[in-house]
Amino acid sequence: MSHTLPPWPARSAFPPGFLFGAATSAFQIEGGVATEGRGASWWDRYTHLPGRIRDGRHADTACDHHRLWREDLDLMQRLGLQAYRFSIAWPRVLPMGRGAANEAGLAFYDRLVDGLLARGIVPYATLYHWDLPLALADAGGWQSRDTAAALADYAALVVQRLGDRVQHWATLNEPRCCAWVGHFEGRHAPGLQGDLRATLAAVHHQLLGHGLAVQAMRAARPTAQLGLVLDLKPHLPASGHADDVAAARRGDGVFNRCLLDPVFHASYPADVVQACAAEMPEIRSGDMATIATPIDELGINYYTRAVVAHDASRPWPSLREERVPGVHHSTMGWEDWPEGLEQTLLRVQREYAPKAVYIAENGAAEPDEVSTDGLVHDPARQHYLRGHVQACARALAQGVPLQAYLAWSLMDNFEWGRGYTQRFGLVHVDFETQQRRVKNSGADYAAFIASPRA
Ligand code: IFM
Repeated sequence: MSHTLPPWPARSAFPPGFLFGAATSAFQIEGGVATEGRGASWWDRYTHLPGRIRDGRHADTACDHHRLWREDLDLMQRLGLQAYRFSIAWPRVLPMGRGAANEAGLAFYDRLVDGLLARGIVPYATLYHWDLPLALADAGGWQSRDTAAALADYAALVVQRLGDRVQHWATLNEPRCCAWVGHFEGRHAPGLQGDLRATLAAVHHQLLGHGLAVQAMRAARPTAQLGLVLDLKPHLPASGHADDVAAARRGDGVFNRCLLDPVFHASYPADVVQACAAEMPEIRSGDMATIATPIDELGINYYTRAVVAHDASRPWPSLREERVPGVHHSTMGWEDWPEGLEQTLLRVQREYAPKAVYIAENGAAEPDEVSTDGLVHDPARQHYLRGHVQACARALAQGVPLQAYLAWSLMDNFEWGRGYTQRFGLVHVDFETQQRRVKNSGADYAAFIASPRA
């Protein structure tokens, strides 16, 4: 498919102070899994189980960022990134998930944060991007209410240490994905399949942990900007048939409202609760108020839409996603649909009114090979990024309090159950040599960031 590139929006469409940057997560890039006292996570175990990862590979080295972090920060500076979202590996800081802290682990993030600030890059830190310490996983993982309290203790420890330099904090990354893909679809750690009770418990206990963590962090650092990151996806019916319309509504309930409603309205959506009544976890008095502890900013991960048909042969929510013909899909099979980003931002503002939002992830996986001229020509990603940054400009013009756009991802990395088969980076990584090479899309994005605002 040929890609006629849309223009970037005018740089002046973004107010002074708006930040453009990129994102990564610890497990996907760091490697160094047995270095300087890091404990194991459930993803370390999962990646070494036969048959779980598409290319049979693990993340013991990944992008070797634990060793190459200085060079990676230099690269960000050369790209002119204004902000960088990274996650802290819980088992690097607390090898057993709770209890004694690992000083060397904390010191690594000290260096990383100091290095960002020295280069004029604003840090956005995420505390939990799916690498749950193994000791907590073995004690029940997110099915156990105790894990929520452990997250809050860990959050307090880290914000004490780094909160003098890091302003922006997210407790969780994509609790929906961790719960559903890990406990229902069986494609992520811990690898459970079809276990609705475990899935809903994982939703509730992550959100409870988020609320407790926000309270603990607020007490430790009253001026920090606190929030969480949700992956949101518009669900549209594949046809006007009432069954498909209802399926799209169920999909929206599971994917979007089941996380947004508790955080902003202190309740789970009634339709989801009714459909799952027999599998709902224990919700104690005070839990919902804790989950809805006010936050300062919401991170949104947006990639694509779901076009949904009713499918009675599948377990509840009984739907299947249909592929829209004739339009570009990434190697993840995700449609390039920037209108959905604008719609999502407007919907969130209308229905939930967060004080501030930022795009915590947005990007596309493409085949990305180094060509004979030594460059990585990736017009599909250029098309995707330009279209989605335009959608941000339109949302801003309609009053959405959008503060930053962070592309996923800074560099190619370990894409969970798909191993290294998906390249999302602005920067190409040769996983044999660890050579980094800025792709054309990375150079294009850098030129846009650097362009004059006038
Ligand atoms: O790589 C992931 C990331 O860890 C969470 N959000 C979606 C990305 C692409 O699948």
